[in-house]
Amino acid sequence: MKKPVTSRALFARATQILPGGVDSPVRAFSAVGGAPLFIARASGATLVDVDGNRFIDYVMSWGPMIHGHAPAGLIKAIGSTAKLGTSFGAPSAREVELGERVRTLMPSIERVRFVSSGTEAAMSAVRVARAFTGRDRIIKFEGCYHGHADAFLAKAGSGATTLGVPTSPGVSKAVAADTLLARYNDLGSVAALCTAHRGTIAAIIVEPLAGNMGVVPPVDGFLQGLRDLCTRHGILLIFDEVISGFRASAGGAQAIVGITPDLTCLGKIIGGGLPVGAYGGRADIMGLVAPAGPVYQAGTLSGNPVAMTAGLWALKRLTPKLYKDLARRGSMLASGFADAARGAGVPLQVNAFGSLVTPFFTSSPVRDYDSALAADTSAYARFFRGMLARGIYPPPSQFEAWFLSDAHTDRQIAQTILAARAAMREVAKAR
Ligand code: KE4
Repeated sequence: MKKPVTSRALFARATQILPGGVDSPVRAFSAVGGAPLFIARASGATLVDVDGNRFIDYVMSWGPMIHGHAPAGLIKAIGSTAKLGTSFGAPSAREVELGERVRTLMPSIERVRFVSSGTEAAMSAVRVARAFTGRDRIIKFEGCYHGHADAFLAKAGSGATTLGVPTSPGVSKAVAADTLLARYNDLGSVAALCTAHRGTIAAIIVEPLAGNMGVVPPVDGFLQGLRDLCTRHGILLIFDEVISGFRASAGGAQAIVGITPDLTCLGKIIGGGLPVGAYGGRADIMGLVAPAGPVYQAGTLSGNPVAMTAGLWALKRLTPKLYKDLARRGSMLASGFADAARGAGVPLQVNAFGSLVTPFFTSSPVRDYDSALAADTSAYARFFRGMLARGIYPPPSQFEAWFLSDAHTDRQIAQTILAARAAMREVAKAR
């Protein structure tokens, strides 16, 4: 009889072929302990692992599944498109339709180019910004993540205005030196870099609603301040909306704050769970992208018809009711965490924005990377394990967002809060 396939057995096999046994580091559970669960199937807000355990999912593939896992209509749309051919390496009507839909939702995107990941979107946006301005340097923010292109794997050098240094082996010092680091929600740190490196900065790239240090919303005036600095210094403003795009609202974070970036990066929801990224913005800037202009960027599966179909399905269902329901569920979860922590005497700060929530195990407010790093990651790990044991699947890292979807029911959120009360008591006991 065939040996049952368990997560443990699969992970043992996986580590013999996949570095670390996974295809993306955060999935390995290294930040929370234990071995990763191998998922067999998912539907709605529920995951089922290969051992048959069921979980309420708060990763939701790290954001794409805003309508829940495997909605019938999406599966049908993908199936009927796939029957006509899965990839042509030639233009198809769907990429035009999805591009027009993106522009309708985000009018700052006058031209858009589809790619296959958020990383490709961000690295390409930086390339075209450098070409447009003729400048080499970029400013990014500590704690913000824009994918794994070399330019983004840099941390601040010794002084506040020194050139970046690599955060990963394999990233050249020369490349990292063109990346300057500022502090999120600290306009002064940005102004200092603009002055110290006057005339050499091509772009400021920012998550307008940060999700990669955990959820950290922008303080009033921060994004407008960036817009003003960029306009004054001839720097392009790039909003990395890979998480916030179509999640913060149908028009992303830019629609909420009413600020027009010069370029926007998109991913996750735009592909409906299939591999899609996109970058776009002002026509005069995007007009430099090959073959319209000289800036080279290409991709075998860019604009893939099946992925475009999934993206169109997802972006055609972004109704006002969806965001109202997501916000209600988000605040239900956020206050549930806060009450659970209070009841157990565990210091907790809960940051939330619509359907994005992060419980930070710290007593002081979290408004940038340093304050996020003050969180007690071992407390988070214990909380994570307590939730997993009670059928909840949280992000396996303190520095990530919990993602809600239209498929999460009030009952599932109530169940999650009950589990959180018990898990918080376990955290309190271990303190
Ligand atoms: P991808 O290359 O992973 O599609 O997108 C990179 C990216 C770019 N910009 C932002 C704001 C992002 O959040 C991401 C990717 N997000 C992570 C989760 N924090 C993906 C999960 C993973 O790395 O496995």
